[in-house]
Amino acid sequence: MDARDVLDELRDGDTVSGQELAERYEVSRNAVWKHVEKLRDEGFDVESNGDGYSLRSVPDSGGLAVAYHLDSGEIGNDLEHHDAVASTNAVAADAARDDALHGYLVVADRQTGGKGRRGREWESPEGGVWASCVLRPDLSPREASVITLAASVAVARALEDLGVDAEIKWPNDVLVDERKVCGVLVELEADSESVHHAVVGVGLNANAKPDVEDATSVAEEIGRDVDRAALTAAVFRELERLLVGPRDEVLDEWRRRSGTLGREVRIETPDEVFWGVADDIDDTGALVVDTDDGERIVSAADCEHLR
Ligand code: BT5
Repeated sequence: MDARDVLDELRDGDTVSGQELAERYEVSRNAVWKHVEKLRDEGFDVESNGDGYSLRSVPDSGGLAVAYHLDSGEIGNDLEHHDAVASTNAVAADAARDDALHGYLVVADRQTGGKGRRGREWESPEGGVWASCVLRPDLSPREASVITLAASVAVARALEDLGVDAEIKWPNDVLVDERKVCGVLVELEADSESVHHAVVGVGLNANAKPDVEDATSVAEEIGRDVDRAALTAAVFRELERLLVGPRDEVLDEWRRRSGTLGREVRIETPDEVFWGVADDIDDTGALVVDTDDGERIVSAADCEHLR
């Protein structure tokens, strides 16, 4: 038994006696009490009266709070929370190499060395959602780009539920009125045939706006702070739903939510820069761009919206 088991027992709002829990898990009542104290230390209001324990309120951050909101599914079944860590992607990648299961989730309140793509930095002050999940998908490396698309769609769905109208910018950003509220970083360990594991990192400016140009936060958009634990759980719950569903649905929803398609864009690859109109994504998630020299398809690049 651990604190998460106690949380699961109290989730429905029932009052459960210490004796009952002790018998069910074959532990002492004192052990149950220690786990209840752990929940209280993490900010849960657990009432105890003559009849037993009941849950009165849940904190808006912390690992157990995320676990509370992720009550089913594989993602977050096992999770670790840190007050501060260099990069949740790096921690999750280490866990994956140590055989962490599909769905293992790493959450931090703050990152001191948050990573963007291509060695860029990701500002991760306290108040954001900084989280990475280990996936062991049955996909070839070519198919794995669906993970990035699905993660952006998952974030856009979770934001929509909060009343934020977000658009996805190819390949991995979520924007509100052209300002970046979220970035996704997917890192794969794969050979030519299969993906051993993927780490999906989500950096979402929830209540803290970073000191970066053209960035925004959820709190700034809706005028109030949000429950970070609930938001973290919502993103990964949506991601899980998308990944078990048909790939075409992910692509279609990505297209519907994308602010890139139909736009004039500037594309920068490691080798060149070109301009055109973003026309579509293909089934590997690569961007199809109409240029003066014909159609170009790019799978790894930076994309700037021009008009
Ligand atoms: C990304 O990179 O957008 C991927 C960011 C992924 C961050 C998550 S947080 C959890 C996990 N752990 C990690 O270490 N990383 C992942 P890219 O497309 O390269 O964008 C990076 C650029 O975004 C920077 O060069 C800045 O211009 C800008 N930027 C940095 N921090 C930002 C922030 N918090 N909000 C908005 N823009 C930011």
